[in-house]
Amino acid sequence: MSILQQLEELRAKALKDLASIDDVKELEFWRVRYLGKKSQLTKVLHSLAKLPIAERKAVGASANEVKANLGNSLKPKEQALREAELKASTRKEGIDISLPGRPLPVGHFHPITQVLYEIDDIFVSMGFEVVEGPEVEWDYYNFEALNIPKEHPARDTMATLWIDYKTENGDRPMLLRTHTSPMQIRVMEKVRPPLRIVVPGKVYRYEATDATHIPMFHQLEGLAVDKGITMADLKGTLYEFARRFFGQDRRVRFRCDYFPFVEPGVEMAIECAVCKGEGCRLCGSSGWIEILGAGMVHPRVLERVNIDPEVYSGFAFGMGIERIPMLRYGINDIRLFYSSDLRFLRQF
Ligand code: 2NL
Repeated sequence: MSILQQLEELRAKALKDLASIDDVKELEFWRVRYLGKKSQLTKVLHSLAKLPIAERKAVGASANEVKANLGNSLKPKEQALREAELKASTRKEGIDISLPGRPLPVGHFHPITQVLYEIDDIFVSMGFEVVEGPEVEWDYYNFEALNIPKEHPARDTMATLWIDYKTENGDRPMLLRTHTSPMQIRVMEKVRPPLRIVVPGKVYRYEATDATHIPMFHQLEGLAVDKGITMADLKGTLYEFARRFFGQDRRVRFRCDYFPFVEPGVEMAIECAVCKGEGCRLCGSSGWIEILGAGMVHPRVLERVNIDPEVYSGFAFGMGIERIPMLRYGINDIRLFYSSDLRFLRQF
């Protein structure tokens, strides 16, 4: 039998064997047998040099063609066998790989956190830095340093939750902060002006719970101290905040107010969105909605942190956060924020 005939026979046998193979391991044996280093085909290819020129061409072409033919037949067979094997094993484990995956429930930030971040961003864009501080504070930072000495009537307006801790002389100096101002004092102690910060966070009051009161709520306070800071800086900054947060055409109103840590003190109101200043139920028929208190930092507050009020001045402001989404979305009960009712929270 000529080498060419032998090659044809080899091809026929190899393809017949391949057709009857039904697992991947056997397929590997087949590959070694027909295409491996010690296979007949490889031997023929290696011995080409010994053949007379005329025969070499024909045998070489034929051997290479058989090799390519067997190689090409192997690939689809291997893929088919691997798929069949995977199917069989997943069937055994009871897995249906064609089923879509279980969706992961995706959550989002609490509406109060969303509003805090939104306000942070506006002040950050104006050069303020965001800092947070401790919720358990000393009387000194919460009251004393803010120009509210013991027996000052302002202490009565901030129904304080005191921590059950007494010093040797019977003082009770530890409390849950009633505003976020104590952190601003801490920053002024450490950082020399110019400084611009906002302090968002939780604050606490000893109060009975109802639709407008809860013992824990959120505030955001701001502070800017530098040479030559004036009431114009305060108004410009807070106007810009109101336009960015509530809308470009919102009118803003400043009126006098009193806070012991500023002089002069003001309150800022925005035009009521519902009645555009006409007066309605939302704004209590005044046409205005008060949203924050502010003022020029009291010189005694600056003195206490060793900032010379003859050289430096500053403005500060503070706002309650819960009120803002309540006005924005018409929420009539503050307790909804903290009742963990997903039907409420999912709306934001
Ligand atoms: C309000 C009013 C205000 C401040 C907070 C402040 C802080 C320092 C010095 C001076 Cl360290 N002032 N904060 C000033 C005016 C008003 O808050 O109604 N908040 C809910």
